[in-house]
Amino acid sequence: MNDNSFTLGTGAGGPATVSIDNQHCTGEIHLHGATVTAWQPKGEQPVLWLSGSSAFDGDSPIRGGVPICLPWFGPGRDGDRQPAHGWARLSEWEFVGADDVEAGTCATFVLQRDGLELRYQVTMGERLEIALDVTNIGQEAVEIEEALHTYLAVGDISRVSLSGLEGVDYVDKTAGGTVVTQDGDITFDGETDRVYLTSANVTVSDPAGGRKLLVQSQGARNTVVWNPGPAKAAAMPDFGDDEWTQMVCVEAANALDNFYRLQPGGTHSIAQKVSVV
Ligand code: TA6
Repeated sequence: MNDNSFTLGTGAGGPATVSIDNQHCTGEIHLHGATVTAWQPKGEQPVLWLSGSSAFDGDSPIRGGVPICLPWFGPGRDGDRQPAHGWARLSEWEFVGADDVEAGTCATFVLQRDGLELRYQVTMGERLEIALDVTNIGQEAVEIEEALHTYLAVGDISRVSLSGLEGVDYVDKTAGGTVVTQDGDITFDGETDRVYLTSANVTVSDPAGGRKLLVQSQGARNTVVWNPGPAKAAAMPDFGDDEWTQMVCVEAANALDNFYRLQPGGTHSIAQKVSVV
């Protein structure tokens, strides 16, 4: 394993990206939002999906990869929070450094904002491992929602199925928040936007892409599954009209009633692992 497995890319305002190229994989993380934008095991197709229309304007969230949603999810539990999904994915994070570890290359990013200290470790090797520690460095307890909003690349969403969440209840955001019990594998026929009320290991079967992906989470009490479908994709300027067939989001989250309260000095950790199986 070489000891120069990462390089810093600069943008107009200084360091902008960390690119990783080691014996196992290549990948990239933008300091904007500490957004993982690429991870590709050697000999494999890219595992993360990234829109060809993402703005990369330094202000907007990056469309694809793994945006970090925090300290709220969507519009928040009361539906009145802006910006959508909170400020973590919009903030400029500090790159602390990268180390070669057994599992590959581990890059660390930190951000302090609004009484919270976030420490994010991205390990790229034969697996992608992302781990976020949230510490309350303020004087008051805080309520946190969060998600590692992972966009996975698939060959054809109409042929994709997800297993692992059979029998789990979910909030169906396409049906006004109705709670439904998952019957069998998850398949996709148009817009799908579900917050499963427990987390589980999910296997993504992608016959058109000729592979299966395993998504494992820790410290998450929800799994979010999302595909915008054609109408929502066409309505998003940073999402190509036809790109919705090439992606599915499987997110590790603590959202809605699964928010958590963090006392001063307390730390909560959430993590997700993605591998080609
Ligand atoms: O995680 C699914 C979701 O909450 C959807 O409701 C949709 O809004 C998606 O996130 C993307 O949100 P964004 O703010 O990035 O457009």
